[in-house]
Amino acid sequence: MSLSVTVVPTKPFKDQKPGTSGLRKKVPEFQQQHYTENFIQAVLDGGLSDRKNGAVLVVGGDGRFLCMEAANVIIKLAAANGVSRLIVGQNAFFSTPAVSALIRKGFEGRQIDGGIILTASHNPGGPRGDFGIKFNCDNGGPAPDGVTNRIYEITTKISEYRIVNDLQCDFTQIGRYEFNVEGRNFVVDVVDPVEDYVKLMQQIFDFDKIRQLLSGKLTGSRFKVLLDSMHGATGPYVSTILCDHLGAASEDMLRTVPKPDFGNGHPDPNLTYAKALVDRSKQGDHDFGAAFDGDGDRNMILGRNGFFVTPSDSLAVIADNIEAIPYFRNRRVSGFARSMPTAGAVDLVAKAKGMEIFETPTGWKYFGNLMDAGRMCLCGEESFGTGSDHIREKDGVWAMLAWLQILAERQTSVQNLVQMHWKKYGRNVFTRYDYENVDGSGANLLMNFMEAQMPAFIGRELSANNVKYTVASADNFQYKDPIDGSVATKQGLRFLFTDGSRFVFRLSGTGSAGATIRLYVDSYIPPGDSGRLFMDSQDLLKPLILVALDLSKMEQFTGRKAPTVIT
Ligand code: G16
Repeated sequence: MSLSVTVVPTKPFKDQKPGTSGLRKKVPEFQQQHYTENFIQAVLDGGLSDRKNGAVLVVGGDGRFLCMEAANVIIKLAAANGVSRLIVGQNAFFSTPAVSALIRKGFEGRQIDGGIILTASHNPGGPRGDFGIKFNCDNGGPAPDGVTNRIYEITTKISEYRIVNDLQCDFTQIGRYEFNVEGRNFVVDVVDPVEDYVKLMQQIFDFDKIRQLLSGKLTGSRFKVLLDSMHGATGPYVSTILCDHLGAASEDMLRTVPKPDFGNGHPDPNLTYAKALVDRSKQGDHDFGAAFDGDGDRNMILGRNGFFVTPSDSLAVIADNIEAIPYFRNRRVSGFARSMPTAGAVDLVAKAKGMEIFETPTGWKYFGNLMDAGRMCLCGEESFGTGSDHIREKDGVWAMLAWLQILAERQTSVQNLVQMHWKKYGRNVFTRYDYENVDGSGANLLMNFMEAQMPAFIGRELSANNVKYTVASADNFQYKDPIDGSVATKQGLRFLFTDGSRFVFRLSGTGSAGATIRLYVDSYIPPGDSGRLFMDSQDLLKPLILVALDLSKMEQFTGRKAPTVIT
């Protein structure tokens, strides 16, 4: 039977501008008539352009509420728009790293033109929670600004979309489904979302050695691992890798069943939202802990007794021990990179190793060009993202395995590894204050007020708790991509002090309601400063935080006396 295409008249929605990583909104917004269809039509036109006809795409998401419905819409629109083949994860499920890996690998010898990922990442899910749609390009990475701007432009002018209303595809069953759409062949391959990714991890890491670490064969005592998937997408990957391949105890793998509402939780692996893991870790029964976010690209690393590794330190420690990972042993290790608000611990490692280091705006999409050009192979962000050029997304499970591999090689504790790192390089103490869901106009006023004041502050002395800081420079961060020359402006207000400390104010680009102000603060403690090297980070940074809050008039502009989350 030949299926026919219907052209549906529609009107633009004004709010379909993708943020830091795709379009994220509350579920009811995506449920408005034509809302999802409009955006998908814009993604197919703007994301694929002249490659749309005959394109091959990967589709899947983190299992959150609306994923199945949205996948259905994508299948029907793709069929109507001349896409030739979709590779859909069973039940429309895929972690974000697994999508990136599959795009790069190709499918049955065919090149893949991109992917559509259904996720709002670390934001809560459920009928009143968040949903999101993100387009990834043929390199497996999130679409760069040029592409997302094109998609947005189309959403502002869209007048119709094309859909095959009668196409029904049961993507709960693995298999190949073929359809005839007005004489053209359209194929949906429903695949196991876990298998290929696990194989990739086996190629990157030495699973035997990690298994020996966990079983106690390496050191004489068992190494106990406690992981929290927070009911997000990593559950099936973690269970397969840790339990089936590495011999970890299944009772130590927490919340591994993906749920549409993440069990009513907030799947963001930080000290606030992954408190259950932190509390369990503090009981002292486990040598290592890690948590992952909704779509599996973020990670938080803990040592015994809840010892917290900041993402900036995690990146630097992996960089310093990169040869422990077989994937890097067999190839040229190019440069490292971090997002601007991430503390500069990795810069020191790059310097010691004589390698290039890049400072990019917030957003994984800014790393893609550097990796594609072979200039950089390892990068990370303070927002709990760590990854390498094995794919073009950050990768929570990869980061956890990288740590286990390094620990297997070094045969020491997480805390000792980090503290030895500080003794060698000094410590980049870091904290982030998040003021979530504040009134948008108050947040904009605060940012405008700060930016207007910046020039007057240069050279001035600021103090709190009897500690003095002199402003060396202040600017709104701007980045020129060294590969394609594109420029990203207004990426965060930076105040840099003469002692190397700094704070940064930025508005989040991933929220779905109101505004989120992020305040990033960091300071450098040299290796010789043994009095302060191991002190509590909040105590160390308190004076600088007070200066930042005072300078920004945070309470006046937002009405908030305290942040929602402190990391
Ligand atoms: C996304 C981006 C990250 C970025 C993070 C936070 O992560 O991929 O590169 O660091 O958002 O962005 P913001 O500070 O604008 O909220 P994810 O895990 O949400 O996809």
